[in-house]
Amino acid sequence: VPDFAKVADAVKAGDVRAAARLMRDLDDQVPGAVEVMKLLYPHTGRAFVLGVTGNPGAGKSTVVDALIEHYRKLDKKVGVVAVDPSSPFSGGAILGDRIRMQRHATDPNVFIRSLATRGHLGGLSRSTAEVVHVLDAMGHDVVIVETVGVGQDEVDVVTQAETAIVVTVPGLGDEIQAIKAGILEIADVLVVNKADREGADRTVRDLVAMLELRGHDAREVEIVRTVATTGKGIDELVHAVDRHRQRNSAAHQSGIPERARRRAEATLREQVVDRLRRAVDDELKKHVDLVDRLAERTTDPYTASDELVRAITTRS
Ligand SMILES: Nc1nc2c(ncn2[C@@H]2O[C@H](COP(=O)(O)OP(=O)(O)O)[C@@H](O)[C@H]2O)c(=O)[nH]1
Ligand SMILES: [Mg+2]
Repeated sequence: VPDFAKVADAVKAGDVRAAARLMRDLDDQVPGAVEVMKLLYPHTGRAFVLGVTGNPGAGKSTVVDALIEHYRKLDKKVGVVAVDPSSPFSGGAILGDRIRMQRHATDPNVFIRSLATRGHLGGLSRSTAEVVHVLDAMGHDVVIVETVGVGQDEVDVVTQAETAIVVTVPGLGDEIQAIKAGILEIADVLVVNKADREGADRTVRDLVAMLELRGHDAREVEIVRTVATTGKGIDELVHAVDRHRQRNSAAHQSGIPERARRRAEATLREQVVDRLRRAVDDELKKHVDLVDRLAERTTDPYTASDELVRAITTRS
């Protein structure tokens, strides 16, 4: 019989192997893993969770690497969750992330975990939240979540962060127009990376104009130029992040900070949605007859769904 409390204690003590095993068990949906998570949750909420999103190739991993460097100099323990789609077309992405952050791989105060989209279908956001909670409970001061800024799943992932950084690059005038409203909506700090390239000023101007168009106050969403490969601008980026964090906490000195509530709500929603989705899949497998009847038109989707929902709710 696995001793859940013992595993939880090991994770809380920062035991890397225990944490890695727990993350694997969560992936494999080993039932005991949830019991350990229940014990860990009261010990989470201390880490500063920073989201980094943007198009593939924008330099997210390089920015994250520079941020790790910055926080390590301040003697902070840093956890990283790199979420990347592992479609046949971008299968190398995670390998790229690993290479970009390689120099920190041997640092005992840096823990990097890659999550592939594949295998987390629909549950990516929940999986990410769980890994963030484990890293938080381990005592990481900062947890950085890197995710590609496409799709609802990725947007959901970023809403788990206290501060969300959106990384763009110069020379993509049209592409900036194509940045989804949703992505701009979630940006707390905008980064124009690869500022060593032509057109950074124009990109900044375009972003300012877009923010104004959307009614954002320029002081609310700061725009920072970086050259992640050399570390140029990273100090300024961290300052902008700190200022956002301060504004966030200053506004809610009484009671629970809004961002913390939103994060808790998102965590709860993900958990419920994920469980319901799995319950629906399980139940559908058991009701082949119902699907057949629907296909034959001897029942309708409304009556059939009533029946299925009833079956799910009486079961749980
Ligand atoms: N010129 C230049 N190249 C950069 C900069 N930041 C990242 N890169 C390069 O852009 C490529 C993609 O970077 P990566 O961090 O993997 O992007 P990601 O897909 O957004 O994580 C790599 O070859 C980096 O070396 C920068 O500031 N300037
Ligand atoms: Mg990357």
